[in-house]
Amino acid sequence: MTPLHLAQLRSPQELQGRSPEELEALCAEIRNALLEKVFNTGGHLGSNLGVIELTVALHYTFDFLRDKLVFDVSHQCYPHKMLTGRYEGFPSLRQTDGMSGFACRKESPYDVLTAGHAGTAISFAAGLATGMKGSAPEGEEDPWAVALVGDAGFGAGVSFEGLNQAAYNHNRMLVILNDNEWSIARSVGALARYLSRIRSSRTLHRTYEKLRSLAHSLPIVGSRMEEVGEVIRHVLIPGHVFEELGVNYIGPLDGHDIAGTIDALERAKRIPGVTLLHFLTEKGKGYAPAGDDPERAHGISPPSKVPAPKVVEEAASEEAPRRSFTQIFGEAVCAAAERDQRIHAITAAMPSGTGLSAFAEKFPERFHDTGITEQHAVALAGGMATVGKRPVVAIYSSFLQRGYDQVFQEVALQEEDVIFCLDRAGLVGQDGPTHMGLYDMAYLRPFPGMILASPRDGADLERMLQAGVEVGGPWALRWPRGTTPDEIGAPTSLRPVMEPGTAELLRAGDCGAVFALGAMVEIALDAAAKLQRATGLEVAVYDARFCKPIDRDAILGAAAQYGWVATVEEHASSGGFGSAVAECLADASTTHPRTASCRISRHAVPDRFIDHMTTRDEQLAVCGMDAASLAKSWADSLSLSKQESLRQ
Ligand SMILES: Cc1ncc(C[n+]2csc(CCOP(=O)(O)OP(=O)(O)O)c2C)c(N)n1
Repeated sequence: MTPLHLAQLRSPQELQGRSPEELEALCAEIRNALLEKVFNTGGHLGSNLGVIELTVALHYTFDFLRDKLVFDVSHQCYPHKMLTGRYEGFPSLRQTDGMSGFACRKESPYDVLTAGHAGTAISFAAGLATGMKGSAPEGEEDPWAVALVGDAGFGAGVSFEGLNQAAYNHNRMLVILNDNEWSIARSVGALARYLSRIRSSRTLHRTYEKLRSLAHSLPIVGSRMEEVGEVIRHVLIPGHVFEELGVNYIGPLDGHDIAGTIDALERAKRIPGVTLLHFLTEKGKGYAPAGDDPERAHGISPPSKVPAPKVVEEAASEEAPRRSFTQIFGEAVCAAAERDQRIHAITAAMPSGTGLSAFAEKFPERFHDTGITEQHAVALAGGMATVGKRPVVAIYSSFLQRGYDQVFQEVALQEEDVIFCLDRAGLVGQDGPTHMGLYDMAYLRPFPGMILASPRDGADLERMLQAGVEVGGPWALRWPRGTTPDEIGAPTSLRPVMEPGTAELLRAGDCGAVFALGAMVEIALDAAAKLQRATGLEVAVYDARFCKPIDRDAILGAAAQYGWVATVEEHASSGGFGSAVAECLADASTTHPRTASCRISRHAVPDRFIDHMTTRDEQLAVCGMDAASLAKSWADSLSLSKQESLRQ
């Protein structure tokens, strides 16, 4: 047999017949390769370093062209990519036109689910197992469905919904629980506590087994001991909760012991029904800085590029300093909580990603990390608001999709005072389509009473948060992954009151009006300046501020005055702000005849999934939403408008 080397490995079939020593050497190569490659590109390092042995053992034991392997979230699939012929793609990981940082159906037949959201692997695997039942030719066994899920993803409600049904149906299925005790932050919740009890009861379990065999050898104690044993079993046996539900439990096992892991997988394959294999692993194994704080290694950024040349540095130093929206929110919510004792902050497993780390430290009694449980986080907020608290739910736009029905029933329908703060509401660069926050306005706008707003800068983020607290009712504020100056345009003291349904005029014009929302305001102002320089045409630029209610007077006024209106939003083209403006113009067409012939130029993310790219700016350009593309589009559209009105 030829020596096993990662760089030459073309298919996981080449693992067959290899000794544990050879597999261990391969794991070491994968670990080194991950450290080297992910440092250059950035990506999910800690989770991947922890599943190397598990992944090699899985590919050794199963044929995943026939059996099916589903990764929960799939941020831990890098070793799987290396084993399935994609080692050479690593220099382009998460870059434009490069390899995805998640499992991706388009990339490989070994990737069963294009995933990025947590908690669904067990359900999806249950679906595969149900669908594959009876699919094997006569005399052969059906393929296996295997779900690999982290301890935090396992705690998501949907994981239990999947397990519930799979156990009931005796699906031919394995659940590989990769328990490293960490989500992005430390895993929270009663389940995490239970898993940690299992970890620490390993020695007790061995003692129980010894006691049991000893009791059987004593004829007098005999059957009484069986009863006592049953009670002790419930206290000592790891995983008995799962066993009671009809899920076979094997563990806890050392997930870095490759021979032991293969042995356990082989054993599990001989047991009918659903088996949960509980592996203990170390997040960030082999990466010293992960040390006591694996959160630091969960995801790492690429090294900063070569320092900017001096001339650029000087030019940049004249520009207003920028901070991320996340950081500004983190400070604003702390300031709001100082002022108002009713404010509580809720996150679904994303304290640092949403900017709540400082809040958690300052107000531990008013901070609630619910784990990966978006549905619960939203319903929790509804309950807290009902008894007089002012919950601020900080969540990524795409993950709020999980809590949609709770936004409807537990918050909107009850007209509760809950403020949703949606981070990553827009294009997200390297994470790709699973993480894009492009649908929130479309899915929240239909709910009566919902107020939707988006700040253009740091000052307005603070003012919107405060307005949400003062006005009450359900609010959703949205901002993208990106930075902003503290102030764009007028200083805070000169800005109009942050009243729902009011836009702010930022630039006067004479041939058309642009209504931009959130971070797109800065780009729209830039585009208007470019248009003026290139053509002499002056368009007015409004910061729309609210998507719901929209500023009907300003929009209809502009439509009547110029006959040309443009909208700019970092959101899908259907259902968002541009749609709201188009609906407003359509609805007014019978009552406001002067607006009936207004042209509308909508700029939003086109109706297709946008791939991951190195930067959000590139994605904006691909969507025609960078300043140069907007200016060009407006120049074309305004000149067409002019020609047509001359002809009439
Ligand atoms: C629905 C949803 N909420 C939040 C996230 C953000 N997120 C990505 S990975 C992760 C932690 C996952 O922890 P775990 O399942 O234990 O896997 P590990 O990273 O430890 O391997 C979180 C919260 C997500 N991907 N999906």
